[in-house]
Amino acid sequence: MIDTHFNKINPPANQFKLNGHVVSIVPFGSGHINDTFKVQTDSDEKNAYLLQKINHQIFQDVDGLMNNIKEVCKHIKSKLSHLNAEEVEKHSMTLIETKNGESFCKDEEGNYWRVFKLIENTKSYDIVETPAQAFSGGKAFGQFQKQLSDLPAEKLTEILPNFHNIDFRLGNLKEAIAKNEANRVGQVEDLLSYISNRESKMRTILEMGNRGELPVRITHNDTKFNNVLLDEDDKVQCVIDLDTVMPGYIAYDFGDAIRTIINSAAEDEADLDNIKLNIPLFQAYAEGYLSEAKDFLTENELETLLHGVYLLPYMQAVRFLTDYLNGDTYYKVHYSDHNLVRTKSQLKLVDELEKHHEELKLILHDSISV
Ligand code: ADP
Ligand code: GN1
Ligand code: MG
Repeated sequence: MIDTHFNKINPPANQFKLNGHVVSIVPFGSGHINDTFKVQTDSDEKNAYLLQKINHQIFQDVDGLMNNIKEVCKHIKSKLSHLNAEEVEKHSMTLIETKNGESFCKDEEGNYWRVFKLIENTKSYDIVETPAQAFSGGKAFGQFQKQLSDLPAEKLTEILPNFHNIDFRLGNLKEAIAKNEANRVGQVEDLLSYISNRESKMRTILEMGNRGELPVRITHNDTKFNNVLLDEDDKVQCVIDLDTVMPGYIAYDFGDAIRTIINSAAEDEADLDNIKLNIPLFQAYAEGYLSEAKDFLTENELETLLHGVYLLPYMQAVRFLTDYLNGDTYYKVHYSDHNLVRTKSQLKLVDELEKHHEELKLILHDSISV
């Protein structure tokens, strides 16, 4: 059988300093932006690698992007000097250089590629199953923010400016409505009014930030639960997917993680009746996160955590809907109304969160007071 992935992708894979010869290349993971492949070689060490085609429509400054990733990997490794080399590679991402000593290469079609070491015996979850997993995820992102707390912000390029700025996202939605590129605005009037009714409530974090009440820190900005690797016993291994590490507010990371953890269904669940809150997982994540982060968070930051929990699914809905109206140009879609289904699903999550406000507030309050 001819392995089409192998033939097409082997030339870029061969540009990198891999141990052994490439024997297989298979698609990997469920990300919406880059194309990810697992690469196996025939070396005795049974090395496996993660090859990624960078989406350079979105990440136009590939140099800046890869510099950020190099800085972040180097900084995290410097915090692991108490571990041996093998352990360091389990708890931090390791970039593999090209044969020319670069961190990425460009192929003949103008695509950009990079390679990381694959961290073996790890799992990442699209849907969280147990409080122990949620607790480990919280610890992982808390540790990650702590490890980067002394990386000078000027070392990083703000690779996607305004990434979590809700005014920017709502502005993009308004532009998409005005252009009506895919002629879909007529179908989504009810969703637009739901979004518009919540605009001012969703500005709380941005306004506190603008008033200087929140420190700007280096945050991950894509804390979907499948961006943390756990080991076979569900203990933290490593935070991955470093493309969006930039200056930001910590509540954005907290809210985006909760968005994927508290939802008993997938991000794109079509049957809205299946979207329910798994509150014990919220509590476990909050406890894991605060066990690492409580020491360095300010009072104001602690106060914003719950605002982040509402904001991130809301902002995600705004982004999916904008893409739907623009004709699906940003996120990978698997069927024609995929972005619409994702939008409705995220707004249903906002609804459920609002219904359980008092309960969530109490749990967070108790986790902070421990
Ligand atoms: P995307 O930007 O498309 O989400 P990721 O960098 O998150 O891409 O990688 C996709 C998936 O590949 C992850 O969810 C995870 O399952 C797996 N993965 C990524 N990096 C590693 C790694 N270093 N070791 C093991 N698995 C990894
Ligand atoms: C994208 O690449 P992936 O799938 O981890 C997106 C995130 C969204 C997420 C929604 C650069 O992340 O911001 O939260 O989809 N990444 C970018 O699932 O836009
Ligand atoms: Mg990812």
